[in-house]
Amino acid sequence: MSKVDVLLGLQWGDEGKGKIVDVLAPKYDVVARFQGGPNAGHTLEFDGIKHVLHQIPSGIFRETTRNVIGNGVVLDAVIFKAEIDKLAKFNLNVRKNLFISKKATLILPTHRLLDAAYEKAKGENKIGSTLKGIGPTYQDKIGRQGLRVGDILSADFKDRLKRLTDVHFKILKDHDVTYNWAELEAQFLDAVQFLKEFNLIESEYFLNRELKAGSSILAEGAQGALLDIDFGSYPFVTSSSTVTAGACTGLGIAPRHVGEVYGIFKAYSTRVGSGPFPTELLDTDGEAMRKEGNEFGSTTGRARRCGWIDLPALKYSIMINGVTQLLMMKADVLSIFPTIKVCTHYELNDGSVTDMIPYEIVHEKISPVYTELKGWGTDLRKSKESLPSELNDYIKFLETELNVPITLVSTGPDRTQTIHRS
Ligand code: 2SA
Ligand code: MG
Repeated sequence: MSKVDVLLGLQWGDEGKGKIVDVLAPKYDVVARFQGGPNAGHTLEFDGIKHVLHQIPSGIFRETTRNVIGNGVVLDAVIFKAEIDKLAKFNLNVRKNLFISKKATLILPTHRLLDAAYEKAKGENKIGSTLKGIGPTYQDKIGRQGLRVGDILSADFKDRLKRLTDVHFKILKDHDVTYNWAELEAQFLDAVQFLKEFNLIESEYFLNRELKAGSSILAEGAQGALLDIDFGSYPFVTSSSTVTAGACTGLGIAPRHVGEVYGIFKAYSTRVGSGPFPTELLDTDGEAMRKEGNEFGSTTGRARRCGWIDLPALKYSIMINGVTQLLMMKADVLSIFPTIKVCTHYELNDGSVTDMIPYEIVHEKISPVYTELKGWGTDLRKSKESLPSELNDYIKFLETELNVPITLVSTGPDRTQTIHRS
């Protein structure tokens, strides 16, 4: 029996998962998404073209890779149609290579309206949601009233849609939202019709059959481990299980089938949306990082908050996810700094020092304790093979602290700007 390798971001998302899946994809027969939805934005860059995928797994650009949207995903049919239309010019065999779980939950237009209404009602305490309807859709799934992809095939789908949207309309009445339902519904039903043309399957059977047949599978995480509904800085999290265990429930794969766990992290930290971020730089260094790293959301275009690398946070992520290999992204961005800071501990309000994430992190200010390393100051995008010694020192320092090997270092956005260390 072959294994399912899991690839996840260890921070708050945007670690560069799209690029890595694309680099790893040739090794895998199947790439599967297990959680999240159109709130994700996976950027792939090759042959001088930049692609942003939201719901479609990143293996779609490979000719023979099968791509699965698993049961743990929340799917927006309207956005799905737009994504497929955008891919049309690349002559990919999308209809043959894409498989969608009938058990994935549908995001309705009303879920998006509810997301906006709830965020507005939260005022200053808003989560900073991508407003794609993620939270309200998972709420309906857990509340056992959601509609699933497989439901679009049933004769009474429109009645069921009406029943659920009626529930939503009642809630929306208490909020100040304006919308044109006739328009939204027509657009949604058109997209649902389009969705019917795809392979809608029992993906848990599909994946387990593939495993038995010896196929290798890569489970592709979206968002980041620190946005996990249980282990992230709740309530400033997304509404799904973004950790390794989520790949099991989100795909119907037993834990014993999990093989390698690739943990992707940026050489520094970024976060979009609200919530604690101990190493955040609110000064010119933060601005320089954002500019050099082009740190703007690929889904919403929002400016990302930037800061130094946070080892207590990474250690926590590695523990929860059982990471076996670390992949470091965007080392090139740090080339602009003469000194690189690494947060090794936090100092709490009472003066105590810890390398764990305290429960209070959401409410209390936590001060990072830094170690300084010498920067490398060379343009890594040009040097192809060997890394500067200062960068090697940085890598070794992180490996010692994190106790997991860093097997890949990315020095630029293109497929070719990748250094393998194992
Ligand atoms: P949501 O939309 O309800 O899941 O938002 C809840 C929190 O999760 C954060 N979140 C993200 N953080 C980073 N990247 C995400 N995806 C896009 C991207 C983001 C974008 O990959 O670039 O384009 O802005 C993502 N999705 C959700 C979000 O900021 C909230 O803090
Ligand atoms: Mg992203």
